[in-house]
Amino acid sequence: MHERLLDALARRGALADPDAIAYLSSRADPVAVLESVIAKLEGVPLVLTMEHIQRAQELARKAGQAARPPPVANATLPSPPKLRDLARATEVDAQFAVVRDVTGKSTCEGTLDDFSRYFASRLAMIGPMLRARRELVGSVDIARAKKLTREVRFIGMVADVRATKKGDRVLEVEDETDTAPVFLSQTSDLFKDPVLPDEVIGVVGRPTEKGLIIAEQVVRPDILTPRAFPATKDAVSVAFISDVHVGSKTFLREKWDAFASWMNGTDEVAQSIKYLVLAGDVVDGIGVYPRQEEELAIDDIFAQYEEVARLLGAIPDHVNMILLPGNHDAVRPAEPQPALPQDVAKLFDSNVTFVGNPCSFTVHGVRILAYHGRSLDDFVYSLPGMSYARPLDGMREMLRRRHLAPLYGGKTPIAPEAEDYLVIDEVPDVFVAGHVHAVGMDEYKGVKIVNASTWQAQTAYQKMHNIIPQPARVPILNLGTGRGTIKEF
Ligand code: D5M
Ligand code: FE
Ligand code: ZN
Repeated sequence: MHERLLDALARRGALADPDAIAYLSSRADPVAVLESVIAKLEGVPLVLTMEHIQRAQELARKAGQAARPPPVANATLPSPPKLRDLARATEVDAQFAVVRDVTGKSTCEGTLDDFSRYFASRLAMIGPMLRARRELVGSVDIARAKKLTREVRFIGMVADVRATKKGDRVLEVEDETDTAPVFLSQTSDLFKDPVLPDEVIGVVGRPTEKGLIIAEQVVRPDILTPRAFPATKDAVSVAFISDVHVGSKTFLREKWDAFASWMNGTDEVAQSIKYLVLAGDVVDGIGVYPRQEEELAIDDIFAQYEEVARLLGAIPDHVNMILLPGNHDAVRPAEPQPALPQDVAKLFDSNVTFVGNPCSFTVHGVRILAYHGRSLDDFVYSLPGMSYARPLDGMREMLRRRHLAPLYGGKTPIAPEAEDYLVIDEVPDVFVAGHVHAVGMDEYKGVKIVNASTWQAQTAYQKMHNIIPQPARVPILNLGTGRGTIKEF
């Protein structure tokens, strides 16, 4: 039965993580369940996870139908692409360059002027992406739009979202010329796709005599043309980890040691790993949440980083590590966060590069956007249907909005820099985040999206909030083939 399942996966050119395989194998007809899951998803995921299975089941439930019996696999299915031989990381020179990072460029002091300049920068960066959309051809500024009596099209930032007494929704949309109230009827499909305060959107609508604009379309910048993965000549791999939380009593030392020893072993995939991205929260930090000291094994921040440096010292020298901070690290919490300071960085070997959060960089020409993921908390709290168990949904919403943290004034502290570093200006090939201590790997419009797990067991806080972590899993992406796998320790 197990083999039939693996066969069925291979026919689809898909991989599945151990949880998903265990779940499917536990069903009476694993292949039938697999086929119905795939039928519900848009396209075959890179690595099938429990998240996909739950999403498919939810879609099936929403459609008011039980998961349907599978279409019979047939000869028209594409055969899986051949895995090119994995390159050995020791035999390939590193090609790494930072493309966009606030480190060394922060100018803000948090004055009122800074804030208006910051939001103007957001509008100036996302506005042109929207103007390129077919639906918004002929859009005008809001001052002009308010004088028109026919259909209007304009672009602006959402200054406010409010519910009317009857339960409809009104957005105050603003540009540099004026503000317009945009009405979303609860009976319209638009109502199902909630708008967050401070996102930049396009509106197609009709004005009423009272000056309200009835929305017919709300346009997101999104990704216009799905990308093809730029498979590189050298088939080396990038591994993604996050939220190591060294210094916490719940740091999973044994699992970490198993990972480090695998990295030093003879496994072909391990030997192909040339880059290791650490997406923030390498330490648990000090004073990050109330009564944290009771959960700390190391209660000095430098001692925590010294321990991280020791642990990373055991990763092979030929692996280039790219380390960004998270909300537990020793830099300002407001995003964009600069790289960890020199007095921390100097504790580490030279194969560790410190970058800011977020950071865009390339490896062998493949563009990677790495973000710790604090704003996933805001997505979970503000968008119905989001959940900590499915972080990739939140990452998709970021790509649709071309912004890593659209909501200002939520759980994500934002520093009003002159340029909005949280705008996703160029579409990356790979987008990685951590923070929610879950794991997943998928694709959205050609962008590989990755959530990079954790090395911390469930904390008391997470237990209280029923957040179930998926620790000690390592998503690994091969740059030569564009294929991914998730290795569990
Ligand atoms: O966050 C780890 C996970 O726990 C992440 O899903 C958010 C959640 N978490 C932790 N602390 C809080 C607070 N105070 N509010 C809301 N959610 C929280 P980490 O940053 O690694 O501690
Ligand atoms: Fe964390
Ligand atoms: Zn975090």
